[in-house]
Amino acid sequence: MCETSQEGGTQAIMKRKISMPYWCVGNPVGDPFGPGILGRISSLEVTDLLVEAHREGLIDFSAGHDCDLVPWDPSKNYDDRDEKSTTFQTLSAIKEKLDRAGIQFKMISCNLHSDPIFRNGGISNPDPRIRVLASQKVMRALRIGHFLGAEYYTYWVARDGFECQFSVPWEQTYRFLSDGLDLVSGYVQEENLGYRGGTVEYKPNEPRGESFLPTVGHSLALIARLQRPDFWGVNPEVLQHDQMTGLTSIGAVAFAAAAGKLFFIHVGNQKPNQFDNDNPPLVGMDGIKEFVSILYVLERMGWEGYIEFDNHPLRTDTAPGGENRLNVRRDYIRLAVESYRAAEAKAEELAGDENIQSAQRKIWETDPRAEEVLASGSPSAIASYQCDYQSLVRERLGIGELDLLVARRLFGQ
Ligand code: XLS
Ligand code: MG
Repeated sequence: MCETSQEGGTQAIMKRKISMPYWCVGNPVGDPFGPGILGRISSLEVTDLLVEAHREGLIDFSAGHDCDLVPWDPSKNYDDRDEKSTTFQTLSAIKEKLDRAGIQFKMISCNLHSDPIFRNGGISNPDPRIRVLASQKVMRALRIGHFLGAEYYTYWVARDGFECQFSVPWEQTYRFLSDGLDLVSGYVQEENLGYRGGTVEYKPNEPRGESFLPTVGHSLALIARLQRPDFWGVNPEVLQHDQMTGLTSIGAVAFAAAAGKLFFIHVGNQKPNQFDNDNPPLVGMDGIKEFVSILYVLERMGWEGYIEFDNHPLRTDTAPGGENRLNVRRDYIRLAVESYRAAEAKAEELAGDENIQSAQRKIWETDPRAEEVLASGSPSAIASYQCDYQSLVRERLGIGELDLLVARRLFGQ
């Protein structure tokens, strides 16, 4: 929850809470052309790094996929509830460490992308036997999340997509997706798992050539058709998932926030129209203005959500070796948090800048009588309102001047 305060008439950002997920810290940083460079670390070792980062005041929350925490064995469906199982013991040890440190485990997601059984989709898989397996795994992930105190369940679209359009049973696919999401809200209710809600994390492609939920609009439209639309929202990944296809994340988050559907956001950096870069915020060729603007816009809109990282170190910044295994990850957490906080501070500065505000007032100049007529919704009042076309059409807006002013502030001028 972001705490906001009214000081001197302008809103001041009071540092949003930050979640650092298990999969970001545990990432060995491979790519399709080369294996992970960093040595693997266990979920308990990731937990120790999170505890350290929390102690240093860097992070508040964490999150993870089921498989970031414990492996999945499809023949042991309820191992999470079997006190004698390694799964239960590992989860209990993680919970104990997180609780003792005061780190809230905020979100659980079900990994339906790694195991080869889900290569043609998880909840949308055309084979009902694989949809059963996906459903069992989702329910287990929900129980694991509940055990750790999770507030949100995230459905990332992952392998629910296609490369070859003739292989998809289109007349059924969107029902498969709705059924899969309805199972989540139904199971949460039936088992009284206490989640605040679920989020859909859309992505245009990768790992599939095309995804069934590529944009915020697709996701909100699907949510409106679910059994529990109130349960579901979205967690756009900014800048990555929108910018992969050249869309802007600013519009995506503003649209979702205006609909009351923006529960939290994933953050990182992205060069437009490339693969999912997953660079830390501000790191990479592009994106500084875009990222700062998002935080600025969300502040203006009074959004009260939190920030969750979804990125990893540059592969060039990693190195093999026993010590690097932990130290590179430590450095990554600090770099990600510091880059986010730098953007947040700049967004706060922009929000309080009097010159920016006065340039905006010029563009947004208002006329209370015209506002009133429009708000009345009365066709006859609107039809009879006299506008001074000649003076209105001659007005200069100064949007370019405003943008240069913003650029100067970004350069520290
Ligand atoms: C991948 C996604 C994924 C989700 C969690 O692109 O960002 O990591 O955030 O399943
Ligand atoms: Mg993400």
